[in-house]
Amino acid sequence: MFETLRTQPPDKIIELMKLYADDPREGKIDLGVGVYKNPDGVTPVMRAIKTAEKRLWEDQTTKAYVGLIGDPAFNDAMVALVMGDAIERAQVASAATPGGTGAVRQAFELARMANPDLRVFVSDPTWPNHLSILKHLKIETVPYRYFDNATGTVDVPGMLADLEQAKPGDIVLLHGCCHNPTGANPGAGHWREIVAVLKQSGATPMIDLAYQGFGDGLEADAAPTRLVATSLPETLIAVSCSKNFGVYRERTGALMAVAQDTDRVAALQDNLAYLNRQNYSFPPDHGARAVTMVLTDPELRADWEAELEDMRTGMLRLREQLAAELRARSGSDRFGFIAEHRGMFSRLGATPDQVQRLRDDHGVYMVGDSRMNIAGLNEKTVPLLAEAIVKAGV
Ligand code: PLP
Ligand code: TYF
Repeated sequence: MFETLRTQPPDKIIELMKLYADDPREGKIDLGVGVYKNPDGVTPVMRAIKTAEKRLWEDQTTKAYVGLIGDPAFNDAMVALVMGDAIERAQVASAATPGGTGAVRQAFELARMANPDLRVFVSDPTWPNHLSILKHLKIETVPYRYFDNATGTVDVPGMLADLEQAKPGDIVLLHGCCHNPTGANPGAGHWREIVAVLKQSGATPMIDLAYQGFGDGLEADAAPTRLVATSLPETLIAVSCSKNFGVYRERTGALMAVAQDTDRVAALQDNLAYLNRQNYSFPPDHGARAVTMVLTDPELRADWEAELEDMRTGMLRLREQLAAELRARSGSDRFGFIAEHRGMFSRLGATPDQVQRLRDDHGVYMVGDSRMNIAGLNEKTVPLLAEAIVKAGV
């Protein structure tokens, strides 16, 4: 029967990982896949996570199943991290998922269960996996304008005009912070405008929050999510712990559904458990347990926050250095947006030819749409990248 199957198009980002690994040149620079790297190019296990894992290894007495939504303490800790005291815990249904991707996938499935004619509004561009999962689920997507290539900023008027077309029963997918792939984010005032349009339209927001703590800090990065979730009747939030806890391969995340009307929460909670059961029964536990320990033990938490803050400020310094080097070498301010962007990524605005030239001539690997992972740089490689960008004619 499998003669009916055709091969699938590759994930471009994962393909790039292999191309980079196979390149024998010394001095090659990996700005591809979105993992944090320290100045030595290492993706470390965070200190607090290491300690939590040690304690788990010593103290854990069973690996028996937990429950369909995972450890309730994990859900409580994650709701508190994302929502702060912006809302009551009773207004949130939450379930652990395998990473943020699992949460995204189930959010779409939940929305489609509620509305079989679901449409999902997505930023143009967005994380390619959003599009690929939606296509797989045969859910209609409606792109909304987002990135202004000329300025490297969010095209707010275009975005708002396109979101005005959304209707009740539609989902509007927003990146809570640190937009992937562009790095450009709406300002606080823009978020208030977005909320006003969402209210007017009657559409339901869904926030993908994969980089809390990588942009302007843990609280600042959660502020748009909190604003949306407290302003609209219902909000879905897909949360990833992969980056901010550095637990990528443990597959740790959560799907939250916030409702102003607490009467809705029981059914939402049941449906989150139902979706876990249909897809894999129980979500992964190890990463979630380590994250819970880090969030609830004051010492571990302080250490985690300090390390996360070092990662964040390190990336900001690299942004500023790169923008300054490019200003000096190009004699123009046209790359100033790199210092304004937040998170791991910036879209450089290079053509596919220029991206190829950067790879072939300079050993610089960025995604084909010219997305750069800023964490792939260090103080010494920034000038080399700036030189390569100018030489490639960007
Ligand atoms: N959403 C966005 C925008 C991402 O960039 C990522 C990738 O890290 C995820 C969700 C989910 O990542 P993971 O499934 O590894 O937690
Ligand atoms: O955009 C990225 O690079 C990260 C990591 O299929 C990633 O979000 C890349 C590809 C993928 C899953 C995660």
